[in-house]
Amino acid sequence: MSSESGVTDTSPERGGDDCSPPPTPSTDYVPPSQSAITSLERIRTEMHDIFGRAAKRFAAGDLGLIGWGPPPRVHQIHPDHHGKTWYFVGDIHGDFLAWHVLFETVRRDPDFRLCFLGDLVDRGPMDIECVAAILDAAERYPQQILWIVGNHDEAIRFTPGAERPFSAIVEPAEFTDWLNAPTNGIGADDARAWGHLFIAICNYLPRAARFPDGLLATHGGIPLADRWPHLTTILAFEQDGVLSDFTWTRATSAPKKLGWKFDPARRATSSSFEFGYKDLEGFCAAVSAVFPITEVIRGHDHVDGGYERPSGYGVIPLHTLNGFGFNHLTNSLANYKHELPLGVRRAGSPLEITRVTYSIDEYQTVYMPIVAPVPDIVATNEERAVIDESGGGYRNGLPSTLAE
Ligand SMILES: [Mn+2]
Repeated sequence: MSSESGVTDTSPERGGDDCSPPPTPSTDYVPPSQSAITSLERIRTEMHDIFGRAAKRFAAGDLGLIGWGPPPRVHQIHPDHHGKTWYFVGDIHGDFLAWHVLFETVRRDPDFRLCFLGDLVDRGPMDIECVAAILDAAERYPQQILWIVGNHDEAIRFTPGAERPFSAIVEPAEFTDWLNAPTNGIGADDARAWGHLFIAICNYLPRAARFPDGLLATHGGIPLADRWPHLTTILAFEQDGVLSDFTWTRATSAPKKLGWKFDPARRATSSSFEFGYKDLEGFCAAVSAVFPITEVIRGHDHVDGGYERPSGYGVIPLHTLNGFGFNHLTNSLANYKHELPLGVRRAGSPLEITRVTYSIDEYQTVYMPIVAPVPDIVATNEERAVIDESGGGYRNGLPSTLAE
Protein backbone atom coordinates (compact mmCIF):
# COMPACT_ATOMS: atom_id res chain seq x y z
CA MET A 1 0.00 0.00 0.00
CA SER A 2 1.28 3.45 -0.77
CA SER A 3 1.20 6.29 1.66
CA GLU A 4 0.33 9.85 0.85
CA SER A 5 1.22 11.21 4.24
CA GLY A 6 4.85 10.25 4.60
CA VAL A 7 3.96 7.72 7.27
CA THR A 8 5.84 4.49 6.74
CA ASP A 9 3.40 1.75 5.93
CA THR A 10 4.63 -1.41 7.52
CA SER A 11 1.43 -3.41 7.32
CA PRO A 12 1.78 -6.99 6.13
CA GLU A 13 0.32 -8.06 2.82
CA ARG A 14 -3.16 -9.43 3.23
CA GLY A 15 -4.63 -12.59 1.85
CA GLY A 16 -1.61 -14.81 2.43
CA ASP A 17 -1.05 -17.57 4.92
CA ASP A 18 -2.08 -16.21 8.28
CA CYS A 19 0.96 -17.89 9.78
CA SER A 20 3.41 -15.93 7.64
CA PRO A 21 5.77 -13.77 9.63
CA PRO A 22 5.32 -10.05 9.09
CA PRO A 23 7.59 -8.84 6.28
CA THR A 24 8.94 -5.91 8.25
CA PRO A 25 12.36 -6.11 9.90
CA SER A 26 12.19 -6.75 13.59
CA THR A 27 13.75 -4.66 16.28
CA ASP A 28 16.79 -6.33 17.77
CA TYR A 29 15.77 -8.37 20.77
CA VAL A 30 16.80 -6.76 24.01
CA PRO A 31 16.25 -8.89 27.09
CA PRO A 32 13.57 -7.37 29.28
CA SER A 33 14.49 -6.07 32.70
CA GLN A 34 12.02 -8.57 34.11
CA SER A 35 11.13 -11.85 32.42
CA ALA A 36 7.54 -12.59 31.50
CA ILE A 37 7.20 -15.41 33.99
CA THR A 38 8.72 -13.32 36.80
CA SER A 39 6.28 -10.55 35.94
CA LEU A 40 3.33 -12.97 35.82
CA GLU A 41 4.25 -14.58 39.12
CA ARG A 42 4.61 -11.19 40.78
CA ILE A 43 1.21 -10.04 39.48
CA ARG A 44 -0.42 -13.25 40.74
CA THR A 45 1.28 -13.06 44.13
CA GLU A 46 0.41 -9.41 44.62
CA MET A 47 -3.03 -9.52 42.99
CA HIS A 48 -5.05 -8.98 46.18
CA ASP A 49 -2.89 -6.03 47.15
CA ILE A 50 -2.96 -4.54 43.64
CA PHE A 51 -6.78 -4.59 43.57
CA GLY A 52 -6.97 -3.40 47.17
CA ARG A 53 -4.79 -0.38 46.45
CA ALA A 54 -6.62 0.31 43.18
CA ALA A 55 -9.94 0.31 45.06
CA LYS A 56 -8.57 2.92 47.44
CA ARG A 57 -7.25 5.07 44.58
CA PHE A 58 -10.61 4.69 42.85
CA ALA A 59 -12.42 5.90 45.98
CA ALA A 60 -10.02 8.83 46.20
CA GLY A 61 -10.77 9.72 42.58
CA ASP A 62 -7.23 9.30 41.29
CA LEU A 63 -6.34 6.03 39.63
CA GLY A 64 -3.16 7.47 38.10
CA LEU A 65 -4.41 7.12 34.52
CA ILE A 66 -4.34 10.08 32.13
CA GLY A 67 -7.84 11.39 31.45
CA TRP A 68 -9.50 9.04 33.95
CA GLY A 69 -12.25 10.53 36.06
CA PRO A 70 -15.19 12.85 35.51
CA PRO A 71 -16.13 13.94 31.97
CA PRO A 72 -15.19 14.98 29.38
CA ARG A 73 -14.88 11.46 27.94
CA VAL A 74 -13.25 12.84 24.82
CA HIS A 75 -9.91 13.75 26.30
CA GLN A 76 -7.76 16.60 25.00
CA ILE A 77 -4.10 15.71 25.44
CA HIS A 78 -2.39 18.41 27.48
CA PRO A 79 0.53 20.15 25.75
CA ASP A 80 2.85 18.94 28.53
CA HIS A 81 2.19 15.37 27.45
CA HIS A 82 2.35 16.24 23.79
CA GLY A 83 6.10 16.95 23.83
CA LYS A 84 6.83 13.38 24.99
CA THR A 85 7.32 10.20 23.03
CA TRP A 86 4.00 8.40 22.88
CA TYR A 87 3.72 4.63 22.51
CA PHE A 88 0.53 2.98 21.26
CA VAL A 89 -0.64 -0.52 22.18
CA GLY A 90 -3.70 -2.05 20.52
CA ASP A 91 -6.15 -4.69 21.81
CA ILE A 92 -4.59 -6.96 24.46
CA HIS A 93 -7.55 -9.33 25.09
CA GLY A 94 -6.20 -11.18 28.09
CA ASP A 95 -2.81 -11.85 26.49
CA PHE A 96 -0.50 -11.30 29.44
CA LEU A 97 2.64 -12.10 27.45
CA ALA A 98 1.83 -9.41 24.89
CA TRP A 99 1.13 -6.85 27.60
CA HIS A 100 4.38 -7.74 29.34
CA VAL A 101 6.54 -7.71 26.20
CA LEU A 102 5.13 -4.42 24.91
CA PHE A 103 5.14 -2.65 28.27
CA GLU A 104 8.72 -3.76 29.04
CA THR A 105 9.73 -2.14 25.76
CA VAL A 106 7.81 1.04 26.50
CA ARG A 107 9.14 1.54 30.00
CA ARG A 108 12.77 1.42 28.88
CA ASP A 109 12.00 5.05 28.06
CA PRO A 110 11.50 6.39 31.60
CA ASP A 111 9.56 9.43 30.39
CA PHE A 112 7.23 7.40 28.16
CA ARG A 113 3.60 8.15 27.54
CA LEU A 114 1.55 5.08 26.70
CA CYS A 115 -1.83 5.06 24.97
CA PHE A 116 -3.59 1.70 25.28
CA LEU A 117 -6.36 1.63 22.69
CA GLY A 118 -8.73 -0.61 24.67
CA ASP A 119 -10.04 -4.19 24.83
CA LEU A 120 -8.04 -5.46 27.76
CA VAL A 121 -10.17 -8.56 28.36
CA ASP A 122 -11.81 -11.58 26.64
CA ARG A 123 -10.47 -14.04 24.04
CA GLY A 124 -7.05 -14.56 25.58
CA PRO A 125 -6.21 -16.75 28.58
CA MET A 126 -5.28 -14.28 31.36
CA ASP A 127 -7.92 -11.59 31.77
CA ILE A 128 -7.62 -10.92 35.49
CA GLU A 129 -3.82 -10.88 35.29
CA CYS A 130 -4.00 -8.23 32.55
CA VAL A 131 -6.40 -6.11 34.58
CA ALA A 132 -4.10 -6.32 37.60
CA ALA A 133 -1.06 -5.55 35.42
CA ILE A 134 -2.46 -2.33 33.99
CA LEU A 135 -3.67 -1.14 37.41
CA ASP A 136 -0.22 -1.92 38.79
CA ALA A 137 1.42 -0.03 35.90
CA ALA A 138 -0.86 2.99 36.47
CA GLU A 139 0.23 3.07 40.11
CA ARG A 140 3.93 2.78 39.28
CA TYR A 141 3.80 5.32 36.45
CA PRO A 142 1.16 7.88 37.47
CA GLN A 143 -0.08 10.15 34.67
CA GLN A 144 2.00 8.32 32.04
CA ILE A 145 -0.65 5.86 30.84
CA LEU A 146 -3.84 6.63 28.94
CA TRP A 147 -6.31 3.73 28.71
CA ILE A 148 -9.07 4.36 26.18
CA VAL A 149 -12.05 2.13 26.85
CA GLY A 150 -12.70 -0.73 24.40
CA ASN A 151 -16.06 -2.30 23.64
CA HIS A 152 -15.13 -5.43 25.62
CA ASP A 153 -14.06 -3.29 28.56
CA GLU A 154 -17.35 -1.42 28.73
CA ALA A 155 -19.58 -4.41 27.91
CA ILE A 156 -19.79 -5.96 31.37
CA ARG A 157 -22.92 -5.54 33.50
CA PHE A 158 -23.82 -6.61 37.03
CA THR A 159 -27.29 -7.76 38.11
CA PRO A 160 -27.56 -8.35 41.87
CA GLY A 161 -29.30 -11.61 42.72
CA ALA A 162 -29.08 -13.06 39.23
CA GLU A 163 -27.90 -16.64 38.83
CA ARG A 164 -25.04 -15.27 36.75
CA PRO A 165 -24.69 -11.77 38.22
CA PHE A 166 -22.11 -10.67 35.67
CA SER A 167 -23.25 -10.47 32.06
CA ALA A 168 -21.90 -8.89 28.89
CA ILE A 169 -23.36 -7.20 25.85
CA VAL A 170 -20.58 -8.56 23.63
CA GLU A 171 -19.36 -12.02 22.66
CA PRO A 172 -17.10 -13.75 23.37
CA ALA A 173 -17.10 -12.71 27.03
CA GLU A 174 -14.71 -15.04 28.84
CA PHE A 175 -13.85 -12.46 31.49
CA THR A 176 -17.54 -12.27 32.42
CA ASP A 177 -17.62 -16.09 32.62
CA TRP A 178 -14.57 -16.03 34.86
CA LEU A 179 -16.08 -13.40 37.15
CA ASN A 180 -19.12 -15.64 37.60
CA ALA A 181 -16.99 -18.74 38.21
CA PRO A 182 -13.42 -17.77 39.08
CA THR A 183 -10.53 -20.25 38.86
CA ASN A 184 -6.87 -20.37 39.89
CA GLY A 185 -7.62 -20.18 43.59
CA ILE A 186 -9.43 -16.84 43.44
CA GLY A 187 -12.50 -16.81 45.67
CA ALA A 188 -15.98 -15.82 44.49
CA ASP A 189 -16.04 -12.79 46.83
CA ASP A 190 -12.77 -11.45 45.47
CA ALA A 191 -13.85 -12.02 41.87
CA ARG A 192 -17.10 -10.19 42.55
CA ALA A 193 -15.32 -7.25 44.16
CA TRP A 194 -12.77 -7.06 41.36
CA GLY A 195 -15.48 -7.34 38.71
CA HIS A 196 -17.34 -4.46 40.37
CA LEU A 197 -14.16 -2.42 40.44
CA PHE A 198 -13.44 -3.17 36.78
CA ILE A 199 -16.92 -2.03 35.71
CA ALA A 200 -16.62 1.11 37.84
CA ILE A 201 -13.15 1.95 36.52
CA CYS A 202 -14.25 1.50 32.90
CA ASN A 203 -17.15 3.91 33.52
CA TYR A 204 -14.61 6.68 34.01
CA LEU A 205 -12.21 5.87 31.16
CA PRO A 206 -11.90 8.20 28.17
CA ARG A 207 -13.63 7.14 24.93
CA ALA A 208 -11.21 8.97 22.69
CA ALA A 209 -8.23 11.30 22.92
CA ARG A 210 -7.32 14.15 20.64
CA PHE A 211 -3.71 15.28 20.43
CA PRO A 212 -2.91 18.96 19.81
CA ASP A 213 -1.62 18.20 16.31
CA GLY A 214 -4.80 16.42 15.24
CA LEU A 215 -4.17 12.74 15.98
CA LEU A 216 -7.36 11.02 17.18
CA ALA A 217 -6.86 7.90 19.28
CA THR A 218 -9.90 5.74 20.01
CA HIS A 219 -10.97 2.09 20.08
CA GLY A 220 -13.48 1.84 17.25
CA GLY A 221 -13.90 4.85 15.04
CA ILE A 222 -15.90 7.97 14.31
CA PRO A 223 -19.43 9.20 15.03
CA LEU A 224 -22.24 8.14 12.71
CA ALA A 225 -22.88 10.45 9.77
CA ASP A 226 -26.34 11.44 11.04
CA ARG A 227 -24.75 13.05 14.08
CA TRP A 228 -22.23 15.25 12.27
CA PRO A 229 -24.50 18.30 11.83
CA HIS A 230 -25.03 18.38 15.61
CA LEU A 231 -21.33 18.29 16.49
CA THR A 232 -20.91 22.05 16.53
CA THR A 233 -19.35 22.35 19.99
CA ILE A 234 -16.79 20.28 21.83
CA LEU A 235 -19.47 19.55 24.44
CA ALA A 236 -21.65 17.92 21.79
CA PHE A 237 -19.12 15.09 21.53
CA GLU A 238 -20.06 14.08 25.07
CA GLN A 239 -23.50 12.77 24.06
CA ASP A 240 -23.94 9.07 24.83
CA GLY A 241 -24.52 8.06 21.22
CA VAL A 242 -21.39 9.83 20.01
CA LEU A 243 -19.30 8.28 22.78
CA SER A 244 -20.68 4.86 21.89
CA ASP A 245 -19.74 5.40 18.23
CA PHE A 246 -16.11 6.06 19.14
CA THR A 247 -15.95 2.72 20.92
CA TRP A 248 -17.99 0.46 18.63
CA THR A 249 -17.84 1.52 14.95
CA ARG A 250 -15.75 -0.42 12.46
CA ALA A 251 -13.36 0.69 9.74
CA THR A 252 -13.20 -0.87 6.32
CA SER A 253 -11.86 -0.21 2.86
CA ALA A 254 -15.30 -0.94 1.39
CA PRO A 255 -18.16 -0.08 3.74
CA LYS A 256 -21.31 -2.11 3.16
CA LYS A 257 -23.88 0.62 3.07
CA LEU A 258 -26.46 -0.40 0.53
CA GLY A 259 -28.87 -1.76 3.10
CA TRP A 260 -27.61 0.37 5.91
CA LYS A 261 -28.25 3.68 4.21
CA PHE A 262 -32.02 3.17 4.18
CA ASP A 263 -32.37 1.31 7.46
CA PRO A 264 -32.99 3.74 10.35
CA ALA A 265 -32.38 1.05 12.99
CA ARG A 266 -28.94 0.24 11.65
CA ARG A 267 -28.12 3.88 11.05
CA ALA A 268 -28.70 4.52 14.75
CA THR A 269 -26.53 1.67 16.07
CA SER A 270 -22.85 2.23 16.66
CA SER A 271 -21.85 -1.43 16.37
CA SER A 272 -23.43 -1.88 12.94
CA PHE A 273 -21.81 1.22 11.47
CA GLU A 274 -18.93 0.60 9.10
CA PHE A 275 -17.06 3.63 7.93
CA GLY A 276 -14.73 4.04 4.99
CA TYR A 277 -12.22 6.69 4.06
CA LYS A 278 -14.87 8.92 2.51
CA ASP A 279 -16.84 8.85 5.76
CA LEU A 280 -13.69 9.70 7.68
CA GLU A 281 -12.91 12.60 5.37
CA GLY A 282 -16.54 13.76 5.61
CA PHE A 283 -16.47 13.62 9.40
CA CYS A 284 -13.19 15.52 9.62
CA ALA A 285 -14.49 18.21 7.27
CA ALA A 286 -17.81 18.49 9.13
CA VAL A 287 -16.24 19.00 12.57
CA SER A 288 -12.96 20.71 11.62
CA ALA A 289 -13.85 24.00 13.30
CA VAL A 290 -14.24 22.46 16.76
CA PHE A 291 -12.43 19.12 16.46
CA PRO A 292 -9.63 19.22 13.88
CA ILE A 293 -8.44 15.70 12.99
CA THR A 294 -5.54 14.85 10.68
CA GLU A 295 -4.86 11.17 11.51
CA VAL A 296 -6.55 8.31 13.40
CA ILE A 297 -5.15 5.39 15.39
CA ARG A 298 -7.54 2.76 16.73
CA GLY A 299 -7.92 -0.96 17.42
CA HIS A 300 -11.16 -2.98 17.41
CA ASP A 301 -10.86 -4.73 14.06
CA HIS A 302 -8.45 -7.64 14.32
CA VAL A 303 -6.02 -7.72 11.42
CA ASP A 304 -3.29 -9.98 10.07
CA GLY A 305 0.02 -9.24 11.73
CA GLY A 306 -1.65 -6.89 14.23
CA TYR A 307 -1.28 -3.76 12.12
CA GLU A 308 -2.99 -2.44 9.03
CA ARG A 309 -3.46 0.79 7.15
CA PRO A 310 -6.53 -0.01 5.10
CA SER A 311 -6.30 1.13 1.52
CA GLY A 312 -7.93 4.39 0.48
CA TYR A 313 -7.24 6.31 3.66
CA GLY A 314 -4.83 8.74 2.02
CA VAL A 315 -6.10 12.16 3.08
CA ILE A 316 -6.72 11.19 6.71
CA PRO A 317 -4.43 8.22 7.47
CA LEU A 318 -6.04 5.49 9.57
CA HIS A 319 -4.04 2.95 11.55
CA THR A 320 -5.53 -0.23 13.02
CA LEU A 321 -3.35 -1.71 15.76
CA ASN A 322 -3.75 -4.91 17.82
CA GLY A 323 -1.32 -5.80 20.60
CA PHE A 324 -2.23 -9.43 21.26
CA GLY A 325 -0.13 -12.22 19.78
CA PHE A 326 -2.55 -15.15 19.49
CA ASN A 327 -4.21 -16.04 16.21
CA HIS A 328 -6.77 -13.36 15.44
CA LEU A 329 -9.15 -15.76 13.69
CA THR A 330 -9.05 -18.76 16.03
CA ASN A 331 -7.79 -17.22 19.30
CA SER A 332 -5.25 -20.06 19.30
CA LEU A 333 -2.01 -19.55 21.17
CA ALA A 334 -0.42 -22.27 19.05
CA ASN A 335 0.65 -19.98 16.25
CA TYR A 336 1.44 -16.94 18.28
CA LYS A 337 2.91 -14.00 16.37
CA HIS A 338 6.71 -13.85 16.13
CA GLU A 339 6.61 -10.10 16.67
CA LEU A 340 4.15 -7.77 18.34
CA PRO A 341 3.39 -4.36 16.83
CA LEU A 342 3.99 -1.22 18.86
CA GLY A 343 3.16 2.29 17.70
CA VAL A 344 5.78 4.95 18.46
CA ARG A 345 5.31 8.65 17.90
CA ARG A 346 8.11 11.03 18.83
CA ALA A 347 7.28 14.71 19.15
CA GLY A 348 7.05 16.26 15.73
CA SER A 349 7.53 12.94 13.92
CA PRO A 350 5.02 10.74 12.16
CA LEU A 351 3.71 7.57 13.76
CA GLU A 352 5.99 4.56 13.27
CA ILE A 353 5.03 0.94 13.77
CA THR A 354 7.84 -1.10 15.29
CA ARG A 355 7.84 -4.85 15.91
CA VAL A 356 8.83 -6.22 19.28
CA THR A 357 10.16 -9.75 19.66
CA TYR A 358 10.30 -11.96 22.72
CA SER A 359 12.20 -15.08 23.72
CA ILE A 360 11.00 -18.64 23.24
CA ASP A 361 11.62 -19.14 26.93
CA GLU A 362 9.22 -16.33 27.81
CA TYR A 363 6.50 -17.79 25.62
CA GLN A 364 6.96 -21.29 26.98
CA THR A 365 7.14 -20.40 30.65
CA VAL A 366 4.00 -18.25 30.47
CA TYR A 367 1.85 -20.33 28.14
CA MET A 368 3.23 -23.88 28.36
CA PRO A 369 0.94 -24.75 31.26
CA ILE A 370 -2.17 -23.97 29.21
CA VAL A 371 -1.28 -24.78 25.62
CA ALA A 372 -0.67 -28.24 24.18
CA PRO A 373 1.23 -29.14 22.18
CA VAL A 374 3.84 -26.53 22.86
CA PRO A 375 4.56 -24.97 19.49
CA ASP A 376 8.03 -24.27 18.24
CA ILE A 377 7.80 -20.55 17.69
CA VAL A 378 10.56 -20.71 15.13
CA ALA A 379 8.70 -23.46 13.22
CA THR A 380 8.33 -23.18 9.47
CA ASN A 381 4.98 -22.13 8.11
CA GLU A 382 4.28 -25.74 7.04
CA GLU A 383 4.96 -26.95 10.55
CA ARG A 384 2.80 -24.19 11.96
CA ALA A 385 -0.08 -25.23 9.74
CA VAL A 386 0.18 -28.75 11.13
CA ILE A 387 0.20 -27.44 14.69
CA ASP A 388 -2.89 -25.40 13.95
CA GLU A 389 -4.79 -28.21 12.29
CA SER A 390 -4.03 -30.54 15.15
CA GLY A 391 -6.51 -28.57 17.20
CA GLY A 392 -4.14 -28.59 20.11
CA GLY A 393 -4.20 -24.87 20.61
CA TYR A 394 -6.01 -23.07 23.34
CA ARG A 395 -9.57 -22.06 22.43
CA ASN A 396 -9.15 -23.43 18.94
CA GLY A 397 -12.87 -24.07 18.64
CA LEU A 398 -14.20 -20.57 19.06
CA PRO A 399 -16.14 -19.20 16.12
CA SER A 400 -14.29 -16.53 14.21
CA THR A 401 -17.49 -14.82 13.07
CA LEU A 402 -17.73 -12.97 16.36
CA ALA A 403 -14.37 -11.33 15.82
CA GLU A 404 -14.28 -8.16 17.83
MN1 LIG B 1 -10.84 -6.27 20.17
